[in-house]
Amino acid sequence: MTSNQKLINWVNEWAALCQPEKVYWCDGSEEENTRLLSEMVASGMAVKLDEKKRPGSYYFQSDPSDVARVENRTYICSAKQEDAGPTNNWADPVEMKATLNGFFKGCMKGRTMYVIPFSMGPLGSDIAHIGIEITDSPYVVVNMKVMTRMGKAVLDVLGNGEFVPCIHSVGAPLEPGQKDVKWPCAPIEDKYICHFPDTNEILSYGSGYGGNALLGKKCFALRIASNMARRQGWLAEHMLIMGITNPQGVKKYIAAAFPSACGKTNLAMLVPTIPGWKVETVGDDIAWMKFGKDGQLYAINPEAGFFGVAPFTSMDTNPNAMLSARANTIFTNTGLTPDNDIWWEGIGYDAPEGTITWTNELYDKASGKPAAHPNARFSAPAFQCPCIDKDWENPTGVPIAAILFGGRRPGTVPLVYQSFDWNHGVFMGSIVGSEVTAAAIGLKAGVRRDPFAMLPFCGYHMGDYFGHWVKIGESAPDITKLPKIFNVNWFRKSAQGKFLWPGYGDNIRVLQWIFERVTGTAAAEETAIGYVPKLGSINTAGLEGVDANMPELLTVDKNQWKDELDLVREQYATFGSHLPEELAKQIIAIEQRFEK
Ligand code: SAT
Ligand code: MN
Repeated sequence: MTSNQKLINWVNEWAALCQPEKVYWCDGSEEENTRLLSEMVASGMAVKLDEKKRPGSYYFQSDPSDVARVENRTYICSAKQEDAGPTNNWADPVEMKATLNGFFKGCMKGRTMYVIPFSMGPLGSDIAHIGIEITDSPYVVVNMKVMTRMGKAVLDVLGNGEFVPCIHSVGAPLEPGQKDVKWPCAPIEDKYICHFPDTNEILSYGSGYGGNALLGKKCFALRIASNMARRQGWLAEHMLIMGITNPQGVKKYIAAAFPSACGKTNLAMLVPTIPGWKVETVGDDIAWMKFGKDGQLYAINPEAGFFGVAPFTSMDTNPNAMLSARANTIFTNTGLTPDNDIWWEGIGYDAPEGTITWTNELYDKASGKPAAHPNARFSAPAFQCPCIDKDWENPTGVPIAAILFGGRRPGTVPLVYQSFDWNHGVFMGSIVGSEVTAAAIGLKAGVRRDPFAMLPFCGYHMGDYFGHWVKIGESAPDITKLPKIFNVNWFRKSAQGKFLWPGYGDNIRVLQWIFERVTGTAAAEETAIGYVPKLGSINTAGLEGVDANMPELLTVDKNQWKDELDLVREQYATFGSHLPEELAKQIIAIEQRFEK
């Protein structure tokens, strides 16, 4: 299928080490996809869902020990420990390679080694990059088919060019005659998700779930790509991309970074509650951004599907996600109904009698055990999204007019505010914080700082990453064309613990203010922390009871910010000499503005 000798040699080397029963090159065809899915149904790994209710869709239950990304088993193996920084686990690349060699030796015995050529980004786009994933999991193959552009067409574009090598094994070799389990994987202490930024390699062992195994996503498109972007002068970010059109037909694109479990997918697919406004989705998780010839920053979504959290997704909370997953979708760790459809907590209706839980038990609401794991997922093709943007596959990308940061902050942080300039916006990104999520295990509960929502995804020293953002601002071909930067907080609460802002579709009202800041018409108040909407400048028409909350939603409290800045200083101290001076200066500037 390819004459790329480097690729052929690489596959041969790994086959010799992993000793699979056979090697199979994926062509990416429908026929191949259906065949693999049918094989998994036959082996008991998958359930085919009802063809009328969920055409072309399949259901999987993972091993109970393999349900999310494993951050404590995720490593950045840069030559120097210092380059991984304080936010990453570091391991010596030579030692780690030796350890992994031991694990990979013979690890695919009794299994097929699949070779998956994939493109992150539209095939042939200047911003796109190609990877090859080797895996012994057919589940990974069918997910990569949804989540990336995959198969023979990618090899044709690759030619003799460079690719990012991604090696994955579930870490469960089969002895001759040994019967496979439903979800093979290795015990937690044998799982390794390793990145080698100096050589752009990814080696993942022992897990079959999500970002641990679908190596195009967090491993490549964020951890390795952030390193490539740093070297090459672009941005690889944990951001959704959306288009917003106003009633006059003017369209602006924004990119937005939020930690997990802040409703990023919901925002990307928002259904506006105010007439005349339209939202369209380019991506819900990752943005790769580069300056275009016209001096604007352009973004592509490197993915081709949504790997969305299922629980609490419903026709009320996110109809576009529900409709994206109406067919040709892979569901993992949701509940399964007796008529072979899926069910999860918060889907909007009661579980049918006889529903089976993700642990394959009869669902009993009274037991308190949920039907779906909190990190149950759907893998749905992006083109099926009713609000997918017409330019979502444009190889040039879409021009980004604004960048948003946000997190779940019950206090301190106003509903929305705008930075004074680029570096102040970088500061805002660097102090993002949120409540802990279910998407990652092995964490303490509470609020954690999650700079740029990149904490688990930045592939090098976080302080240097901030520096890279500063440099992007400095090296912009035209600083007047840089995106404006905002911070939003839908989650501010009253002293009584009640949400002050309705959220969901009404977030368009905040997006309207942002849009109109970009076009220059919305009114703002200059505060110590940035431009905050002038009271009355957020469109609350038709919203009951929210006007009364507006002053509190927009409050910038000096004492709360003093505490906040103390915490930021503590956070910044962990970056040592890698913290750019430009950011340290921001703290002082805010304090000075408070004293004015
Ligand atoms: O499992 S993924 O890393 O792809 C999703 C997530 O944890 O955010
Ligand atoms: Mn994500």
